[in-house]
Amino acid sequence: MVAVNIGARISTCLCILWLCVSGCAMERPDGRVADRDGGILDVTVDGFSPMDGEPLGDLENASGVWMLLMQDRICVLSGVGDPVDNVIWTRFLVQVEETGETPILRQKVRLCEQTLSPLPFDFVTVVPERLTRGLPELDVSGFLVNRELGGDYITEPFIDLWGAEGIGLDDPMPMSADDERVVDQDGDGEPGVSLTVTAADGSPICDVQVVQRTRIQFNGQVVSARRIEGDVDVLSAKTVLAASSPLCGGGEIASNRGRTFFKLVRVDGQYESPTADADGDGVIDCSDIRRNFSNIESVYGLELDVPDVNNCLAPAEEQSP
Ligand SMILES: [Ca+2]
Ligand SMILES: [Ca+2]
Repeated sequence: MVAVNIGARISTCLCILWLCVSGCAMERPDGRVADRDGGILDVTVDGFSPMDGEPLGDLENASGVWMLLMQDRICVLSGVGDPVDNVIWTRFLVQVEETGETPILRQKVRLCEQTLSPLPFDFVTVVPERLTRGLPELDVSGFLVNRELGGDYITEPFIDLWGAEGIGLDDPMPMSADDERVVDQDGDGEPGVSLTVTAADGSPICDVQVVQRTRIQFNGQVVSARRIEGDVDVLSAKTVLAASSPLCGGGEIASNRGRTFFKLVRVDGQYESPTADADGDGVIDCSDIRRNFSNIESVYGLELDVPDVNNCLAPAEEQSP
């Protein structure tokens, strides 16, 4: 039974991979790859790293502990003034296990930290540790077609579900706290999960209870023995169950044509990578990632985009070259 499921999964994912390799990407003369949205994935392998002198061999063995930085973005319409390019940075802990002589990687993925650029009025959504602590670890298969630099990496799509249980991608979202699928996942006594919205100076404006479903799939290339990066496909839905102020309950969301990406970097000391074990207990967990992610991003030169209102001002089709 298990073998059947895995086999079906492999063939599905290899099919997706084939579709993407043949249909979604086109090779450019400079060696970079244009993704299906016309953006550029930088897969240049020479001189990419601020860590000079590192041995940049092929990715012989991916087993170990990695941190994945994902940049996603939406446009938030406040009803007055310009829309806002709301950039969302998520850090995942990814424990990778090779499965022998196959392209399949077993991956245990845990969301550790999420930070967001400002909303309209310079309000900021804060994702508290209480929320991320309540999220489950997810099993997500990865596929590494070959181990050479530039080799394709793709994951199966997975669902990051906040404040509810048993909601598939095609299921309708709960519309109220009365829906029996809504759970108090962060254990604060309120349905769903609670986010805090603060002013620019950090003073709280209001709390909002939500259910949020995000479908995520990564699709990139091997850059070195300790780095894989590429694009991310994200599809989000959110229901606001309650808000302590109308200021936090509304806000229309629109698609955003700014850059999104993922960067998967080794953080276990192997292949001369930094170690994320901030407390030195020999285990790398989300508390280490929360304490260390800005250091890791600095060591690897992972730069976060600055919000740009132009990503939300004009229809995407007008921006094509
Ligand atoms: Ca709750
Ligand atoms: Ca530790």
